Amino acid sequence: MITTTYQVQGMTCGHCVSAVSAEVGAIPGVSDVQVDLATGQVTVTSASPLDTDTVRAAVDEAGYDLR
Ligand SMILES: [Cu+2]
Repeated sequence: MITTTYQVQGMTCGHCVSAVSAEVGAIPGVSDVQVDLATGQVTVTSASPLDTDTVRAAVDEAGYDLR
């Protein structure tokens, strides 16, 4: 398993956290998503390395920006 931490901008509440978790969690191979609202850090556990553009697209889909 691989764990990668991304920095996401624009999340302000629990709804944002669930939106990002749902979109990133839907990426094939992702088994866990942990979002720290205070820091904007999103920690993703996946079976293989993720393409940053794929994660960026998922975060964008949720309405936020990957820094
Ligand atoms: Cu929110």
